[in-house]
Amino acid sequence: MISLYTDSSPNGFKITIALEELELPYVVNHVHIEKGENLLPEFLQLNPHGRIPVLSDSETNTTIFESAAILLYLADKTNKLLPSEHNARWQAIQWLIFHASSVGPIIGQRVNFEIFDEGKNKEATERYKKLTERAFSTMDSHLANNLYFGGKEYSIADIANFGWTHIARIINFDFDHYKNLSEWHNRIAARSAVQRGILIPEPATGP
Ligand SMILES: N[C@@H](CCC(=O)N[C@@H](CS)C(=O)NCC(=O)O)C(=O)O
Repeated sequence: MISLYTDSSPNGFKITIALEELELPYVVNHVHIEKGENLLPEFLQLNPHGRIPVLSDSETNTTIFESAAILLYLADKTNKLLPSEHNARWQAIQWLIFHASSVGPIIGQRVNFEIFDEGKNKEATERYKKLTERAFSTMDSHLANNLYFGGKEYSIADIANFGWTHIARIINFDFDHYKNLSEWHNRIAARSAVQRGILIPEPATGP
Protein backbone atom coordinates (compact mmCIF):
# COMPACT_ATOMS: atom_id res chain seq x y z
CA MET A 1 0.00 0.00 0.00
CA ILE A 2 1.15 3.53 -0.78
CA SER A 3 1.11 6.20 1.96
CA LEU A 4 1.39 9.80 0.85
CA TYR A 5 2.39 12.58 3.25
CA THR A 6 1.22 15.83 1.77
CA ASP A 7 -0.42 19.23 2.15
CA SER A 8 -2.43 21.45 -0.21
CA SER A 9 0.46 22.92 -2.16
CA PRO A 10 2.07 22.80 -5.63
CA ASN A 11 4.52 20.04 -4.72
CA GLY A 12 1.83 17.97 -3.03
CA PHE A 13 -0.71 18.22 -5.86
CA LYS A 14 1.77 16.80 -8.37
CA ILE A 15 1.69 13.50 -6.52
CA THR A 16 -2.05 13.34 -5.85
CA ILE A 17 -2.61 14.04 -9.56
CA ALA A 18 -0.17 11.26 -10.57
CA LEU A 19 -1.76 8.76 -8.16
CA GLU A 20 -5.23 9.65 -9.46
CA GLU A 21 -4.04 9.26 -13.07
CA LEU A 22 -2.53 5.88 -12.27
CA GLU A 23 -5.59 4.78 -10.24
CA LEU A 24 -3.33 3.39 -7.54
CA PRO A 25 -4.85 2.91 -4.09
CA TYR A 26 -3.21 5.20 -1.50
CA VAL A 27 -3.65 6.54 1.98
CA VAL A 28 -3.31 10.30 2.54
CA ASN A 29 -1.59 11.64 5.65
CA HIS A 30 -2.31 15.37 5.84
CA VAL A 31 0.82 17.13 7.12
CA HIS A 32 -0.31 20.61 8.20
CA ILE A 33 2.66 22.84 7.35
CA GLU A 34 1.02 25.87 8.98
CA LYS A 35 0.99 23.96 12.28
CA GLY A 36 4.66 22.93 11.87
CA GLU A 37 3.82 19.22 11.52
CA ASN A 38 6.50 18.94 8.82
CA LEU A 39 9.13 19.67 11.45
CA LEU A 40 8.00 17.05 14.00
CA PRO A 41 10.60 14.31 14.70
CA GLU A 42 8.38 11.56 13.23
CA PHE A 43 8.08 13.47 9.94
CA LEU A 44 11.80 14.32 9.86
CA GLN A 45 12.48 10.58 9.95
CA LEU A 46 10.68 10.36 6.60
CA ASN A 47 12.26 13.50 5.12
CA PRO A 48 15.15 15.05 7.05
CA HIS A 49 14.60 18.25 5.01
CA GLY A 50 11.13 18.64 6.59
CA ARG A 51 9.17 19.10 3.39
CA ILE A 52 6.20 17.46 1.73
CA PRO A 53 5.57 15.40 -0.35
CA VAL A 54 6.86 12.07 0.92
CA LEU A 55 5.71 8.71 -0.44
CA SER A 56 6.09 5.35 1.32
CA ASP A 57 5.42 2.14 -0.58
CA SER A 58 5.09 -0.90 1.70
CA GLU A 59 5.18 -3.23 -1.31
CA THR A 60 8.81 -2.31 -2.07
CA ASN A 61 9.75 -0.99 1.39
CA THR A 62 10.65 2.35 -0.22
CA THR A 63 10.29 5.82 1.28
CA ILE A 64 11.09 8.69 -1.02
CA PHE A 65 11.01 12.51 -0.93
CA GLU A 66 11.41 15.23 -3.62
CA SER A 67 8.39 15.46 -5.90
CA ALA A 68 10.34 14.84 -9.15
CA ALA A 69 11.89 11.68 -7.68
CA ILE A 70 8.46 10.49 -6.49
CA LEU A 71 7.00 11.06 -9.98
CA LEU A 72 9.85 9.05 -11.53
CA TYR A 73 9.32 6.33 -8.92
CA LEU A 74 5.62 6.07 -9.82
CA ALA A 75 6.35 6.05 -13.56
CA ASP A 76 8.95 3.32 -13.03
CA LYS A 77 6.64 1.28 -10.79
CA THR A 78 3.76 1.31 -13.27
CA ASN A 79 5.49 1.73 -16.62
CA LYS A 80 3.09 4.60 -17.30
CA LEU A 81 3.23 8.42 -17.59
CA LEU A 82 6.65 8.43 -19.32
CA PRO A 83 6.92 7.92 -23.10
CA SER A 84 8.66 4.69 -24.07
CA GLU A 85 10.16 6.13 -27.28
CA HIS A 86 13.77 7.15 -26.52
CA ASN A 87 13.78 10.83 -27.53
CA ALA A 88 10.32 11.60 -26.16
CA ARG A 89 11.26 9.92 -22.87
CA TRP A 90 14.36 12.12 -22.51
CA GLN A 91 12.42 15.23 -23.52
CA ALA A 92 9.98 14.46 -20.71
CA ILE A 93 12.80 13.86 -18.20
CA GLN A 94 14.50 17.08 -19.32
CA TRP A 95 11.33 19.13 -18.65
CA LEU A 96 10.80 17.33 -15.36
CA ILE A 97 14.28 18.47 -14.27
CA PHE A 98 13.61 21.94 -15.72
CA HIS A 99 10.53 22.21 -13.50
CA ALA A 100 12.53 21.12 -10.42
CA SER A 101 15.38 23.55 -11.00
CA SER A 102 13.98 26.49 -12.98
CA VAL A 103 10.24 26.68 -12.26
CA GLY A 104 9.48 25.58 -8.66
CA PRO A 105 12.36 27.39 -6.93
CA ILE A 106 11.82 30.57 -8.98
CA ILE A 107 8.06 30.80 -8.36
CA GLY A 108 8.68 29.86 -4.72
CA GLN A 109 11.07 32.80 -4.29
CA ARG A 110 8.68 35.11 -6.14
CA VAL A 111 5.90 34.15 -3.71
CA ASN A 112 8.24 34.93 -0.84
CA PHE A 113 9.38 38.37 -2.04
CA GLU A 114 6.22 39.56 -3.81
CA ILE A 115 3.49 38.17 -1.53
CA PHE A 116 4.85 37.25 1.92
CA ASP A 117 7.32 40.18 2.04
CA GLU A 118 4.82 42.47 0.21
CA GLY A 119 7.41 43.59 -2.37
CA LYS A 120 9.48 45.48 0.24
CA ASN A 121 12.70 44.28 -1.37
CA LYS A 122 12.19 45.83 -4.82
CA GLU A 123 15.32 44.37 -6.40
CA ALA A 124 14.50 40.77 -5.36
CA THR A 125 10.82 41.21 -6.28
CA GLU A 126 11.78 42.40 -9.78
CA ARG A 127 14.41 39.68 -10.19
CA TYR A 128 12.04 36.79 -9.45
CA LYS A 129 9.26 38.30 -11.52
CA LYS A 130 11.65 38.53 -14.46
CA LEU A 131 12.90 34.97 -13.92
CA THR A 132 9.32 33.65 -13.73
CA GLU A 133 8.54 35.38 -17.05
CA ARG A 134 11.65 33.82 -18.58
CA ALA A 135 10.67 30.33 -17.44
CA PHE A 136 7.09 30.81 -18.73
CA SER A 137 8.43 32.11 -22.04
CA THR A 138 10.76 29.10 -22.42
CA MET A 139 7.88 26.70 -21.71
CA ASP A 140 5.61 28.61 -24.10
CA SER A 141 8.13 28.32 -26.98
CA HIS A 142 8.45 24.56 -26.48
CA LEU A 143 4.68 24.12 -26.35
CA ALA A 144 4.27 26.02 -29.65
CA ASN A 145 5.34 22.80 -31.41
CA ASN A 146 4.46 20.18 -28.83
CA LEU A 147 1.13 19.17 -27.35
CA TYR A 148 2.85 18.08 -24.13
CA PHE A 149 6.30 18.57 -22.61
CA GLY A 150 7.41 15.12 -23.80
CA GLY A 151 5.94 15.68 -27.28
CA LYS A 152 2.75 13.84 -28.22
CA GLU A 153 2.29 12.00 -24.93
CA TYR A 154 1.07 13.32 -21.56
CA SER A 155 3.66 12.52 -18.89
CA ILE A 156 4.96 13.25 -15.41
CA ALA A 157 6.67 16.35 -16.90
CA ASP A 158 3.21 17.83 -17.53
CA ILE A 159 2.01 16.90 -14.06
CA ALA A 160 5.09 18.48 -12.44
CA ASN A 161 4.84 21.77 -14.33
CA PHE A 162 1.07 21.90 -13.88
CA GLY A 163 1.55 21.77 -10.08
CA TRP A 164 3.10 25.23 -10.40
CA THR A 165 0.93 26.76 -13.12
CA HIS A 166 -2.13 25.71 -11.08
CA ILE A 167 -0.84 27.72 -8.11
CA ALA A 168 0.33 30.58 -10.37
CA ARG A 169 -3.28 30.99 -11.56
CA ILE A 170 -4.63 30.98 -8.00
CA ILE A 171 -2.20 33.68 -6.83
CA ASN A 172 -2.46 35.79 -10.00
CA PHE A 173 1.03 35.23 -11.38
CA ASP A 174 -0.51 35.75 -14.77
CA PHE A 175 0.63 33.77 -17.82
CA ASP A 176 -2.40 34.25 -20.09
CA HIS A 177 -0.20 36.28 -22.47
CA TYR A 178 1.69 33.05 -23.20
CA LYS A 179 -0.86 31.49 -25.53
CA ASN A 180 0.70 28.02 -25.87
CA LEU A 181 1.41 27.70 -22.16
CA SER A 182 -2.09 28.87 -21.36
CA GLU A 183 -3.71 26.40 -23.78
CA TRP A 184 -1.51 23.57 -22.45
CA HIS A 185 -2.52 24.48 -18.88
CA ASN A 186 -6.22 24.40 -19.80
CA ARG A 187 -5.74 21.05 -21.55
CA ILE A 188 -4.20 19.53 -18.42
CA ALA A 189 -6.73 21.18 -16.09
CA ALA A 190 -9.58 19.55 -18.04
CA ARG A 191 -8.43 16.01 -17.15
CA SER A 192 -10.64 14.34 -14.57
CA ALA A 193 -7.71 12.87 -12.61
CA VAL A 194 -6.18 16.35 -12.39
CA GLN A 195 -9.48 17.77 -11.15
CA ARG A 196 -9.54 15.13 -8.40
CA GLY A 197 -5.85 15.51 -7.54
CA ILE A 198 -6.04 19.25 -6.84
CA LEU A 199 -8.68 18.68 -4.16
CA ILE A 200 -6.49 16.36 -2.05
CA PRO A 201 -6.00 16.82 0.85
CA GLU A 202 -7.89 20.12 0.33
CA PRO A 203 -8.14 22.70 -2.47
CA ALA A 204 -5.42 25.39 -2.40
CA THR A 205 -6.51 28.81 -1.27
CA GLY A 206 -3.30 30.72 -2.06
CA PRO A 207 -0.62 31.85 0.39
N1 LIG B 1 12.04 20.34 -4.03
C1 LIG B 1 11.00 19.85 -3.16
C2 LIG B 1 10.29 21.03 -2.52
C3 LIG B 1 9.30 20.58 -1.46
C4 LIG B 1 8.69 21.79 -0.74
O1 LIG B 1 9.26 22.88 -0.72
N2 LIG B 1 7.51 21.57 -0.16
C5 LIG B 1 6.87 22.64 0.58
C6 LIG B 1 5.38 22.64 0.31
S1 LIG B 1 5.04 23.01 -1.39
C7 LIG B 1 7.09 22.42 2.06
O2 LIG B 1 7.01 21.31 2.53
N3 LIG B 1 7.36 23.49 2.79
C8 LIG B 1 7.57 23.40 4.20
C9 LIG B 1 8.52 24.43 4.71
O3 LIG B 1 9.02 25.22 3.90
O4 LIG B 1 8.78 24.44 5.91
C10 LIG B 1 10.02 18.96 -3.94
O5 LIG B 1 9.89 19.14 -5.14
O6 LIG B 1 9.42 18.05 -3.33
